[in-house]
Amino acid sequence: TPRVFSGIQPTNHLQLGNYLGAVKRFVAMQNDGMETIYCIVDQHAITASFQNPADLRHATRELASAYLACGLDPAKSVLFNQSQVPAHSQLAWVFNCVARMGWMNRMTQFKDKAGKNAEKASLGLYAYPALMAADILLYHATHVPVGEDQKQHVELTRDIAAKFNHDYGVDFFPETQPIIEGAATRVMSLRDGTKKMSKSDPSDASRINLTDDADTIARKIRKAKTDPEPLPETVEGLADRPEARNLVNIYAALAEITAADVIAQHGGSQFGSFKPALADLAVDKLAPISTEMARLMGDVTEIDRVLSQGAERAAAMAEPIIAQTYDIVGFVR
Ligand code: AQP
Repeated sequence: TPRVFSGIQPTNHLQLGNYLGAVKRFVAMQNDGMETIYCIVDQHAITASFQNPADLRHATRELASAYLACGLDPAKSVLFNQSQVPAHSQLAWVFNCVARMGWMNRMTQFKDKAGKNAEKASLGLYAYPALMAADILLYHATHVPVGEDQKQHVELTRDIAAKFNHDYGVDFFPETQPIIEGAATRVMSLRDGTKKMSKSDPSDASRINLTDDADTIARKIRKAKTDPEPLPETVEGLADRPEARNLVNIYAALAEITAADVIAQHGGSQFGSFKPALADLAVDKLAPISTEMARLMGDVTEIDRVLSQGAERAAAMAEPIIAQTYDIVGFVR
């Protein structure tokens, strides 16, 4: 049976790319009746830069509030934070010993996040994709909804599963499919159409946060970088216009239509009229989420209760898998 797993790091605030590329689709898969497990990957959050403990706790609870406000339901999906289920780290260690240095050296996200001075990056940032493989394979997940930027890591997950199965002569870990679909698999920065929108971009104007209020959302869209031309009459006309294409794709994903539909409705419009239409749509779809998040954050004990109950369910699924893995590897128990 198909089993869906995905996760998001609790760093800063969730941004529109995380919502359209990930959470919105998590909700759709849950509501399609699939078996869904959604994690808050707090152990990944400490890989890239030092996280102040109070900020990490806040970001973890805020991400949980976003999951709930967007429509994830703890009665239908397993919702929890990674560090409460020790089997993630246990399997990650085994996978650190399966993955090859050469494979890890090819990971583009490490290069992007480590920057020019890779000597100063943490060992955890380098090993991150092996922990991610453990997150997924610990539940024998077959489908992983992610944005375009995570495709390479899901491919590595398949390589790790295949090498483990081959080395130990077993057919234990399944082949996982990344599910990358829709108009917003790669939402770009509002300030630079060639850079992905990211929670950790130093410029707050580059992204829409799920915590932004209606005025802030509208202002950021009004100020988004564009070129001087009106929208083209065909989608092909967006090819060399990254900023225009990004706003059209955001519109399409929010309205749940295709980019071609957006062009059919707005082709030939000036940004002076398209941006207000996009701002209205974004406020309509996003402001209720930020309001509900703020309400949920008023009672963190309830959020913590949801996470620990989810963690109990996750641990019950993970423990037999880690036990079998240890037996396969030859660890005496
Ligand atoms: N710009 C994006 N467009 C579409 N999908 C995106 N995702 C992230 N940015 C975009 C998807 O969101 C999920 C969770 O991502 P993550 O928190 O694990 O880390 P990330 O991919 O590194 O996201 P950020 O916002 O760029 O975080 P920071 O700045 O903390 O590194 C994934 O499914 C991802 O594809």
